[in-house]
Amino acid sequence: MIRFDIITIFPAVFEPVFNESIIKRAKEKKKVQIRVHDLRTYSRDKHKKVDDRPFGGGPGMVMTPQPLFDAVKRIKGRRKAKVLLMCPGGTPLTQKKARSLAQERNLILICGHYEGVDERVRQAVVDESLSVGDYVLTGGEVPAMTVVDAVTRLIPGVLGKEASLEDESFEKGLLEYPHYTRPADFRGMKVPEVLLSGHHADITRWRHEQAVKRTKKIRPELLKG
Ligand code: 21W
Repeated sequence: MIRFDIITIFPAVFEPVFNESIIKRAKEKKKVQIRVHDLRTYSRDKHKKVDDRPFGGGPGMVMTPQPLFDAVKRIKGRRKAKVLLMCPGGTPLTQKKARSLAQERNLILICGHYEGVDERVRQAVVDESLSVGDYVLTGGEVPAMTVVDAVTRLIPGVLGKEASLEDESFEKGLLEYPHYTRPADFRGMKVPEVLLSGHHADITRWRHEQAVKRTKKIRPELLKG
């Protein structure tokens, strides 16, 4: 069982995502526990403010330290937890990173907003900053969902047997080969003959060739490793 605690100013956006499909079943099977916390409830400001203008000037707002320090302290309680800040300048999330996070017991995810968080939060509260890719989003909520999703499916017993076996046999570092299902001829577009042949060695070789071809074309950097 991994416990995720998410700190956000938009708690409602997580509900639909975590209450469907595999994440929902993982919660029901007690493989994960997910708690979403509204950062504003930790603000001691009379207007529940969680941001302020940056010292030194410049555009935008910065998330103030007090609500984040208090939220993490309260949520941690006496438990040990790894605190992750979702941040465009963080370490890139990779499958390897997801596998390593899946070994943790307690993960606290802070969703960044505005220009970012006060540096003292990073220094004193955050263990690691994580980015989900080199593009600009509106906040850390979708990245936090991405982390929960990527980590949850790696917990033993979350995926069905079929999917986990498929995962093991997935050729490391290659994109997927093309998939086909019935009909064998859809509006004149035919399924490659080899897949209908029943020759498993031929099928395996064809799929590998296709995976390499596709990787060369779309993600050549994956082949350089
Ligand atoms: C977007 C926060 C822009 C801050 C240099 C100086 C979390 C994210 C986010 C956001 C800025 C992730 C700047 C991939 C993402 C996230 C919101 C301010 C401007 N640069 N992974 N000032 N992409 N994004 N940066 O956007 O919170 S993980």
